[in-house]
Amino acid sequence: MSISLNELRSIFPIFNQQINGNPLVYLDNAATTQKPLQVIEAIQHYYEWDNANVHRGIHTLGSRATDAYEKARYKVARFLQASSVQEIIFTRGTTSGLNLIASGYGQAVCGIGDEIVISAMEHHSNLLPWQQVAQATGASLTYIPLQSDGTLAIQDVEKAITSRTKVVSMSHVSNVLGTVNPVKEIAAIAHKHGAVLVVDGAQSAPHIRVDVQDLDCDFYVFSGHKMCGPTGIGALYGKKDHLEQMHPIEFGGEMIDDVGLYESSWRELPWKFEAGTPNIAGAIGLGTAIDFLEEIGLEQIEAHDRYLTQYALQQMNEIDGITIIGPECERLGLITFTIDLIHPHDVATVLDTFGIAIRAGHHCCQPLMRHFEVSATARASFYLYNTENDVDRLIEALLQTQTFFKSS
Ligand code: C6P
Repeated sequence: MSISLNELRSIFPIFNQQINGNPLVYLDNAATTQKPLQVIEAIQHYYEWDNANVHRGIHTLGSRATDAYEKARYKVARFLQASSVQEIIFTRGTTSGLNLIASGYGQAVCGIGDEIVISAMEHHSNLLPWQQVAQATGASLTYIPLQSDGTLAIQDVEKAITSRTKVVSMSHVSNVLGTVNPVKEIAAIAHKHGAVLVVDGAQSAPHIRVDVQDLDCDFYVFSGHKMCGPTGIGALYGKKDHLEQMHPIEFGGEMIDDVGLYESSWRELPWKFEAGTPNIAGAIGLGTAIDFLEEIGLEQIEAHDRYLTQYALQQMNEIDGITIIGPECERLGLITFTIDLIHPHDVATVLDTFGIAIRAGHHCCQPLMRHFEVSATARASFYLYNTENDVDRLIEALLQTQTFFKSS
């Protein structure tokens, strides 16, 4: 990174506090990330100076708000290397993006005898919408079998996708394993069979440079809050041909061309999918977060996150009684683990007394937890502002947690 980690951390006001008498070590970044001053100020600036509704008001504030909102869309298109801003729909986040694709595309193309292919690694947000499509259309849900370490083998992907497959939906990076799925190869296999590939980018967009044209995925969705942006905003990329054929799933103001008493027509892309007043401040905050990440450099962020994960993994592997969930390979940004005889919630509770925030639970991946025969795990996840000192404090606190439970 071109600026020092200390300088970088000083841009995040949240670190100017102590938690339970200790400096905050925030290792719950896969759940949500902290926000830099630029993002906080961009949202504040919008509300202080430019607040108005978009695409409506013929007044100065209305055009300023519209310009800022649409400029944010350009930034998202550039960030994902989409070929046009028409391919970028603002959503509430990954979950709402996946629901839009399932309801708007999946419901329309699937029928009895068709197949939707996913895996048991998926976050519930990339599983429940497809269950709903299968139940509503009579299509069947096919699971690519997981290997014992939780990863996918490409030959199993090849076997699972058939000429009956209409949709394949896959996380780019697993929020439990931290592994990167070969989505480019999976897109090629899906296309060979006439199916589309939907990529859940919730855990990839924050850490790696994404080029949707190079991946050749049909849809890609992500959440702003996992990459230094605000909550309640995210984006859906879809190839223009698919989006043009899709029917809107929400109806109301903003998305119409002409409204009659019994029939109406829709605006062109991308607005036909953005009914009602959008999250204008959120989109502006997301655009600023993208500027911030691009200024640091996605390659630098990926290298940093991989390094810290490896640095932590090496030390955790040496602690007796800690089991790392998932494959031995290098991971991107997170480590999921259990500690013998200590419930993950207790691990997280004790770590909090040291000012260390991690996540414990099923991480919205119950089928994957069952695959590993656990009901819950602990997870430490890293981002651009985390330091070796954060990892050292985590390791020290894990050792103390073990000592505490042994003695009690
Ligand atoms: N995972 C985690 O702690 P939303 O909530 O819509 O921003 O993102 C949903 C989602 C979808 N896919 C993946 C791979 C995800 O990791 C997430 C969010 C968080 O792991 C909260 S459960």
